[in-house]
Amino acid sequence: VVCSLKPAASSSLSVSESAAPKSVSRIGSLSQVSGVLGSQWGDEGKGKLVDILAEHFDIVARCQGGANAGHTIYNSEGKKFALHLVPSGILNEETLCVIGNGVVVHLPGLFKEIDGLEANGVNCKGRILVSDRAHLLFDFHQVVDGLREAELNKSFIGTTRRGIGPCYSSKMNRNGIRVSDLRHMDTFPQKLHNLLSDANSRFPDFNYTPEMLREEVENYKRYAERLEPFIADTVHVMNESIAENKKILVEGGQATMLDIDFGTYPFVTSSSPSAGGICTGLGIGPRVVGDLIGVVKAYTTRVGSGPFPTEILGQGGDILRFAGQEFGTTTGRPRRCGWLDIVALKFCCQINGFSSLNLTKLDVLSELPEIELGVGYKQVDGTPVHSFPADLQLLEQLKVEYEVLPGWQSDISSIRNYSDLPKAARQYVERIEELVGVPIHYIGIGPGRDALIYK
Ligand code: 2SA
Ligand code: GDP
Ligand code: MG
Repeated sequence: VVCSLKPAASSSLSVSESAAPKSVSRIGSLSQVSGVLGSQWGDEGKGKLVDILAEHFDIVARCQGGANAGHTIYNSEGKKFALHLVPSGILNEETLCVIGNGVVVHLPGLFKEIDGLEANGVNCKGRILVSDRAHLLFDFHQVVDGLREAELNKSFIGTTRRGIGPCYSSKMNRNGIRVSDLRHMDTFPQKLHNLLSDANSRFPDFNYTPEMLREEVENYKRYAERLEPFIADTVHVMNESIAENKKILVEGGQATMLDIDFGTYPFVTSSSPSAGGICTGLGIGPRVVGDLIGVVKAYTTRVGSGPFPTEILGQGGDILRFAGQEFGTTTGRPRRCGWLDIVALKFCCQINGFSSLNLTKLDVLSELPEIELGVGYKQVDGTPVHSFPADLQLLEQLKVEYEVLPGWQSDISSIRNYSDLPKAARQYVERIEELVGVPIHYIGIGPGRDALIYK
């Protein structure tokens, strides 16, 4: 594999001289096809790492999820961007951004995002490809998302209401509508009618009218025209690019603990945010996927309902929430906060086979006198639980065993060399590595592009 590492621009890697070789060796040694995946319940800071790595890759590709994702990144001038469907490589002018077949695409949302980027000086022209196999997410999927949540009443999932579950349901029901269907506007109205009538018969409050169909068909005639230059057989593009030795970075949305198979079902999203989703969502074989970086926050957050063993309720949680500015990037919802859960993290490492980890938001813990690490689970009768349980009832009841580590109580946000971190911060990092058995190669100490320590 030819690794054509472009020289690091000083803006994105403004590190001191002694740290520069580490950043170059860390990034330079990443395999031709690498991935950045969430290893908790999302919002670990995947977007930031993807944005930093993007200049060393030819393509950044999304493989699953949709506009439920919220990836916050900052450009070199410190300007903030919140991305939902557009891959986080878009700020690097040389990068081609691919929205793969496994993504569910809400076209009005995508166009709004592109318009917003263009209005802020980001050139998107010819830089975004949308898979012809990707499923279209319609406004009605979002309505249905809300109706399902209302129906669930107290046991609501706490979705982003972006229509994700209903759109993947259409896909699995095999009556979904794909991007390639936009090229056949003669049959499109019937397909959409079938979907809308399904929703109408299922939900008494849906109120499907012929006018609704007429309007949406007219909208989609316009969207189809606008989308045409973006549509590509991305399976072909990805595999040709691999054959040409181009470097590809896969950007995960959500995280393994929200995975439809491995997460805390049913409090999960409806896609596969773990390693398997890379192959099914992009049409590339598992043998080409090399390095996988698991992104893990130095503590844990979760937005939406469902079990959260190390959650800190009350004031303790508020301290983390405000220090870490833990509010949803897509919905603005306050995120639930808690200690780092090693049992869950080990489970994620097993499922994904991470080659390294990016520990993020270490700076957020800087004020705390003590930091707790959830290192084991026990049942109420004291029986140890050896792996992350599938049983939700057990999860809700179990007792977490904690290790208490000293805090460092000093500002670490301007440190760029690992050895310059306070001893207690290094102890925390190294204890996580020891417990999990995967090296931490990147440490986030602030939201900005340059706020990364290469270890
Ligand atoms: P959905 O909308 O069907 O995927 O929701 C199902 C569950 O998945 C969770 N989920 C997320 N969790 C964290 N971050 C996400 N993205 C946004 C962000 C969330 C936001 O970056 O902050 O703004 O609220 C995300 N997307 C889905 C969701 O909370 C449900 O638990
Ligand atoms: P993603 O969904 O995994 O991309 O994460 P989000 O963007 O939803 O949430 C992560 C938030 O933390 C964003 O606001 C980032 O700007 C911010 N962030 C990322 N890394 C760091 C870090 O190391 N320190 C601090 N303080 N903030 C960070
Ligand atoms: Mg997010």
